[in-house]
Amino acid sequence: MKTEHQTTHPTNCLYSPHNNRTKLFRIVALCGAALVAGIVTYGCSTNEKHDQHATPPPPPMTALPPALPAPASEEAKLAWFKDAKFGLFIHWGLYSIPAGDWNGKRVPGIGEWIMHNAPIPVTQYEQLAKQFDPEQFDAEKWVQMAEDSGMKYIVITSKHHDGFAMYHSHVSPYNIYDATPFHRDPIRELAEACARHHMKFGFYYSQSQDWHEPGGMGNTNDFGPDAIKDTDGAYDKYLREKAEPQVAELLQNYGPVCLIWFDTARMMNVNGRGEAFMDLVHKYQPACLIDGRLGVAGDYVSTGDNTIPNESQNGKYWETPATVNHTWGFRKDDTDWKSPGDIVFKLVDIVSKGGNYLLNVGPTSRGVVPQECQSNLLSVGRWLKSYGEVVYGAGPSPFGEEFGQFVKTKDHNGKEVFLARNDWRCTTKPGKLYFTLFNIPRDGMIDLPDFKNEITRAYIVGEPQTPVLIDRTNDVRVAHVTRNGPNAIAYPICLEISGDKVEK
Ligand code: JFZ
Repeated sequence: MKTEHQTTHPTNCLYSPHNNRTKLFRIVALCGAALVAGIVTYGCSTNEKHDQHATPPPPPMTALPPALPAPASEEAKLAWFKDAKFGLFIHWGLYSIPAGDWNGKRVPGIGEWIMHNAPIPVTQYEQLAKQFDPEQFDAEKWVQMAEDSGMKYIVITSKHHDGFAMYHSHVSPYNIYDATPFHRDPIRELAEACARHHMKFGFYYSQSQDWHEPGGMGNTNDFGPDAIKDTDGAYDKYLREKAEPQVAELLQNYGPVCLIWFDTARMMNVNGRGEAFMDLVHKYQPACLIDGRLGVAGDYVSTGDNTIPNESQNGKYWETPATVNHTWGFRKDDTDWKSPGDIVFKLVDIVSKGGNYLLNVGPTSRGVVPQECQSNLLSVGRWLKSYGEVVYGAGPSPFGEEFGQFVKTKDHNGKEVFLARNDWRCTTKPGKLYFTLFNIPRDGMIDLPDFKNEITRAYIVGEPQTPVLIDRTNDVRVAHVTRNGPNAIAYPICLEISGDKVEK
């Protein structure tokens, strides 16, 4: 029943007759809703499907809250984001089935790029949809994992470059609800779980690259050079008929959207193409943030992948998108997980430079986040449960010398090399300096940077009754700690100071 559109040439995929069936379904579902006093289930086709598949039925649908009202200012719009600091990125799609292998061969590169890198023709790649049945997917578990890991927002791939929508799109049947035996909308289920957990929820959407559509950018193997699509109207047709309507769906049907993470802004900066997406966001979800990769100015800057700036950034607020291994989409050969200590260091480092950390997981085609990766994240969460005040809502370091310095050595671009120091990081709240110590010398003596304010109190974070001795040696203030600190990952101390801000 679902094979027709998958084998159809992709040119015919937009607005297919299939939509009539979806409309009919919507009407049936609406009537059902009236009958069961507002509680809609996924309807009859689910039963039909469960005669043949072991996938458990989806949880019943519940209502989602409305979009948030327009914030009073740009500053107010960013407020939640600046407090949140730590978010979960999820790259999940058909690419989790090949998981890095195609026709028995290992395809190097990031997992979600396999269609491009192998390369796999669109007619073959779209067949993967028929196998996609992530029977262990449980939205509640994913959101719980994010919460227990100390993450405050979730951003999931609603459509990656492969063009496959991971939600029930009425714009293109090339989506998880219509084209797979799974026949569920995991994004809806996640939106509901996020609403239950007060977790912010947002979408990655690949607006420019779409390797499934003849007019989308990036698939030169099947559809020829991008420069031609850019000028012959094909690209604009794709934007009008798929990308923009899909973004509009995401903004209208999934409750409050905290941000949209657009990506790889090819050919976006002309003909008002980027602005069209911006207008949609402003129209439907005025509180929704736009990342830095739309192609026109967003609300904050996304650094290069896995790139943490050497020093604090002035100007626009920023975020580092990062992998927890070396790929975004699941690859079965990549189990090189970042350790909990490494993740905590990177998080505190980023916060001390005034940014956010958006850390990615790539669930498998069965719908699970690899166990070892989860347990590492949960260790981070346990650290944050004790010491979260160092991170959430904290401001950047008033110092800077702790980051390291440029040295005379030049790199191949003729630029001076930055030699990083990783002994401690400082984050701040009014009247408080948090020093998170990552390297305790044998004598336990930590030289504090120079500042004029009096230190009125010093203690281990979360244990104000455990004082930390501060004295002065050779005009340097020293904090005395022990090597066997409160926590093996990092030792956070708080100094309360006179005045709100550091004076140097
Ligand atoms: C993009 C995607 O191509 C990739 O698959 C993944 O989704 C990642 C989060 O984003 O890749 C990029 C985009 C921009 C940069 C690097 C990788 N950049 O600006 O450095």
